[in-house]
Amino acid sequence: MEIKTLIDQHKSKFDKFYKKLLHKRLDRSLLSKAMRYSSTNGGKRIRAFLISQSSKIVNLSSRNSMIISASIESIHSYSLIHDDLPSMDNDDYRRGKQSTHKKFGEATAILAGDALHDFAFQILSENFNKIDSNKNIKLINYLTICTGYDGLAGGQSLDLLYENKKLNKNKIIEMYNKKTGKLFEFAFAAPFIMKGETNKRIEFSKSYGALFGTIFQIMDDLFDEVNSFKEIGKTPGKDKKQGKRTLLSIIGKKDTINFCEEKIYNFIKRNKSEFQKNPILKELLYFNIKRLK
Ligand code: GRG
Repeated sequence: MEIKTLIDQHKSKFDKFYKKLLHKRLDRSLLSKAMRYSSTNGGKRIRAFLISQSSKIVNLSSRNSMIISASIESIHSYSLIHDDLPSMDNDDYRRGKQSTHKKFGEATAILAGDALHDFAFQILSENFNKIDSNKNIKLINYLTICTGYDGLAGGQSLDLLYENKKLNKNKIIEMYNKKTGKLFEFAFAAPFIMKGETNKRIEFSKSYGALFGTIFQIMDDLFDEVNSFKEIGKTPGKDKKQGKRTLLSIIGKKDTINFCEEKIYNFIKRNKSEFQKNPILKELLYFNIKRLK
């Protein structure tokens, strides 16, 4: 079956689980409405799919896999709400609909983002079936690292600082790795950590997730430039207008794609046995690039 079909099938399963969880936990307040609006309004659920694939590899139960996914998709929605704010990337649209601050006002949007962030940690600390508490704490600690100053928040800060600056490729890749790679790194590695896999395998899972996320961001920047509002669900062409520093802006489209292909090729070469055991991992990395063609 095609990767896109597998992702869509998994998305319906995840969305059902996630909506039920939100329904159980949230109320009818304005804040709950804003949280629901921004977290269940049509994301592709790529991170949840990645978690499902990683869970299959290490035999993690479907329920525990869904809990990790619900947590990560909550963090992801939080980051999108804040990213769209006027003081950040300033976009009136997200996922083809009004962004949260346009629909609910800026104060409620900020709070909905904060509350979704906290909700992610609430889920991770309350809902797992049969998990050893040491592993649970390790997992929560790892998520704080991936979202904080050395992860999402740090990456976003670099993204804003770098606007209109002259930069080299390494600086941009470092920013991508923090802003986007770190959450994918957590997503793919979390099942390995929960199942107590060897350090070597956990390291593999972290670098696979990080590579996937970084390439995902590189491609996202390309879509921003070449795709329409209908395709990306937000205002296209904004990166260029805002003077965003992207790999595309310094090396062009062809070299950007070559760069990704080379990274994937070398990573697969270094980790042959994992890819031989799980061929979908290779397909997934290339799917990231094929989304463009
Ligand atoms: C500290 C969590 C946290 C957030 C505050 C705003 C911010 C700091 C970070 C933003 C990071 C950010 C927006 C990165 C972009 C990542 C990205 C490629 C988003 C698009 O992801 P898709 O395509 O979106 O998976 P859908 O809509 O399909 O879910």
